[in-house]
Amino acid sequence: MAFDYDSENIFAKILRGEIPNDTVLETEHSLAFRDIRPQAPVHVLVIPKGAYISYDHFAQEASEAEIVDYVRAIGEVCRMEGVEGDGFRMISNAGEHGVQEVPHLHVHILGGRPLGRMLQ
Ligand code: IU
Repeated sequence: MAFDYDSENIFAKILRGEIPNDTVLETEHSLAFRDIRPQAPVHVLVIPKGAYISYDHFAQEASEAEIVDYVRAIGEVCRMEGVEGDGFRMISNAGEHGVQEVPHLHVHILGGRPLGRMLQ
């Protein structure tokens, strides 16, 4: 399957430094920054620096170094933000049904308050 990445999406612009962001962590292959519309006291988005739309795109085309870096960056953000102890939620909205607004792979890390049950 071909993945048609739109290099004008907002996260691509953030990665190019065209739009400011509140960076939490930057690694060789990943960037974590605060969501501009936080839904919880901790609301951080973690993105790979590479031009990947979706998890499947990333899993198929990213190098092992990028994948390891991304997984570790997510864990490190949770530690840095202090949500490991009380708990947190990771969400990745995908595609139309998942209501993915920005077509660049991202994981939301939410925490800092009780988040309630999401799935029944
Ligand atoms: P979604 O999973 O694609 O629906 O989430 C996109 C998120 O990106 C959403 O929570 C926005 O508040 C957030 N965001 C941002 O942090 N900075 C921006 O400039 C824009 C969106 I546009």
